[in-house]
Amino acid sequence: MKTLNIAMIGYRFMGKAHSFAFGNTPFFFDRDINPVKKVICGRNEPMVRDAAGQFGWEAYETDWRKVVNRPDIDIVDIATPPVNHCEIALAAIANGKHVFCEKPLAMNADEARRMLDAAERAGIVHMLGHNYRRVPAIAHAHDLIAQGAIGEVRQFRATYLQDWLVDPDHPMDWHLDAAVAGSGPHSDLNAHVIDLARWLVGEITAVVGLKETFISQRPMEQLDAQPIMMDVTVDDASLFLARFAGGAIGSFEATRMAGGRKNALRFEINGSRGSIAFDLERMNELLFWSLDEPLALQGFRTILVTEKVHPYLANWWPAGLTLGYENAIVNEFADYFQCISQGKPCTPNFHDGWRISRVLDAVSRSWDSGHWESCDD
Ligand code: SOE
Repeated sequence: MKTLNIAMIGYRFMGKAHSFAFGNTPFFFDRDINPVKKVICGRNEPMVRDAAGQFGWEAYETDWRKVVNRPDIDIVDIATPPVNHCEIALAAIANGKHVFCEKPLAMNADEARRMLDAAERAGIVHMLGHNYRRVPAIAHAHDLIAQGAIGEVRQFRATYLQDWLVDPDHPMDWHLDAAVAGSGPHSDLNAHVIDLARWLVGEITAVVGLKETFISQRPMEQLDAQPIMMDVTVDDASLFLARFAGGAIGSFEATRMAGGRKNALRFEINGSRGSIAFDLERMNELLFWSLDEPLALQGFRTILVTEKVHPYLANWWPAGLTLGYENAIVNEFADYFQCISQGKPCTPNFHDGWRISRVLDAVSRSWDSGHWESCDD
């Protein structure tokens, strides 16, 4: 039995999702790896105490510096806003901890590179929280493409649509502050899609993009009647075109202003002999079309990705019972714990995060230049 003691910095949405996963990896995956929820950390004492109780942590702490050097901790899990990632990761790595970091890895490619260099020098196992790689239907798409099922990939087309900011009265929060978040859906949502695009299609070499902020001020959440308006300093929508190293071309759109769409991460990939399409709001399904079928039978078929032969499904329920958001996070941490216990690298990792940051930075440069920008500059 291998015990892995975890310190998690952050306790909100991702803190909850990760806590759920830690409790479930031995149940569904390797029972010889025992992740222990040692200490959860956050600045707001009543809230982090409450989270510790609800999510089943042994202890809580309000200063992350006090947990990253604790000798009993094996893994530091960073689930904070992006502005804190680099500093916490460097401190944890300096203490020899394995580090799992939520996405986007950093505020920019320079920070991401420092994190990658430090992690590689220390020889720790690092992983980045692009959980959608662990959605079985997306992993199945990856396997099909790698097996040549759609031939040579020519086009990647993706939209990541949310609508939680359509309402102008939605209060200001850290996601809308560039100093804390880095950018809006550009890095929050497109980072996920860039990760998938690189995994499914290949490296992105050049980009050109545009963005817009439709609502430039929002009320600060407060109890009295007169709202204080705060400046929104991030994009509400970010779009870009891309060229891939292998010759494919792609389009990416991320927005929090797509009324009616909640978490619609959709992509379609067209190859020389087939196509694949996916929508996260129907996350157990993968659409597949093949030129190799008789013309009279051709058409997109819907594969219900719940069979034991599909990625991760042998560890879950009988076919047809379907998985949800949290199951993919269990898959993600089951893989991470395996990598640590076997002493081998895990993906996506800080190298992927650095490459993703280079793409994000190149798109941001193109907002100002109005031109195509190389992702290798
Ligand atoms: C934003 O609304 C958000 O919570 C992202 O931060 C997550 O990465 C994404 O998975 C769901 O949407």
